[in-house]
Amino acid sequence: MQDSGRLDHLGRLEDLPQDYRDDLTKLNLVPLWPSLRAALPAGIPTRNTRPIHWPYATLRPVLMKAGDLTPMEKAERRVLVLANPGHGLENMKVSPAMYLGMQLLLPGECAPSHRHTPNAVRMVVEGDGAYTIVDGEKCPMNRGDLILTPTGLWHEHQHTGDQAVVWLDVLDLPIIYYAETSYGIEGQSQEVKVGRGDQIYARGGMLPTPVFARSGKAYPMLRYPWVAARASLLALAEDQPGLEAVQITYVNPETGQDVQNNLGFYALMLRPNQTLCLPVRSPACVFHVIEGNVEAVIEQNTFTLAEADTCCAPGYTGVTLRNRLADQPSFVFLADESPLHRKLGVFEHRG
Ligand code: 1HN
Repeated sequence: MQDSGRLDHLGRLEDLPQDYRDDLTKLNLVPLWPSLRAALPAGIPTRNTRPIHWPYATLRPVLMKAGDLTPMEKAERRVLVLANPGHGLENMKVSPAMYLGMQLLLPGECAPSHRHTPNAVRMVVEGDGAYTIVDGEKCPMNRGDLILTPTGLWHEHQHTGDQAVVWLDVLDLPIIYYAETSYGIEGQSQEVKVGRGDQIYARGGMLPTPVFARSGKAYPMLRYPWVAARASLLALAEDQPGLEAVQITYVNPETGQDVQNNLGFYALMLRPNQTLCLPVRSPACVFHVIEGNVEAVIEQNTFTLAEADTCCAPGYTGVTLRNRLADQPSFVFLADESPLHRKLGVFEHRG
């Protein structure tokens, strides 16, 4: 955390005699003042997160090649991690709290059951016929569906279709790992129970009535079908023609709170030709185009996002999105670190 070269009245490490510095090191002690400005940069945090664009057209061929090169037995999860070079590729972070990966499952394959402390979601990118079993509930995976794998729940993936299936994994692994709380447990294939959380809660405003007891489940809805999310967005746009940001938040239907503890998930519709300037806020954000074609301006970068493309933006950065289609809406899936920032008490909205 050494600050470099800034003119400051604070003493530098080099100002201290070497023998004194050596004594401190031996005692596992460090002077604060040479690092104080780096720990508390003036007015805005230091961010390692760089704006990066992962076009699906370049990602897909190398993911399919992983399918040829590495059988499932050697992978368990066949994933290429979308790693932000600003954080060091080997650290597998897209941002301080988010991990992103593109996972491939080929026909007939299965990814064995396990559970772990990090929270995961899947956003289905391509293919039909796969499903994931989460806590005994069989969740079909169709394009645009959001499927939760919250902390501690058993999950495994299976594929009975005939084409490759690809999905985007978003996990809070970096923050769980940083807290020295990341671990996993391998298990046996789950027994599938009847589970229709996606239907029971799919109609907002109509909830199971807790006459005797609540569902008792911390995560009552595990699958958020894209057909329902898309229909909500279209209805919202029609209902409120003047509404600037046509966006929904994926919530826990019993509490109305974010679906998971650390990361927030949203679906945004851009009207034909719409330009939307997102406000400057503290959390980093990931954008994935479900449908359409979107230009994203992030700092000095202009990304043209085709369908299934993914990009990211650091926190404290304004992002401008523009629907490049004149006659169709575009739909974007967003993931951010808002719930974590709110819990930490550092969530900020500037302007
Ligand atoms: C995981 O459990 C999955 O279940 C995917 O599909 C990616 C990355 C890190 C840790 C656990 C999965 C993961 C993961």
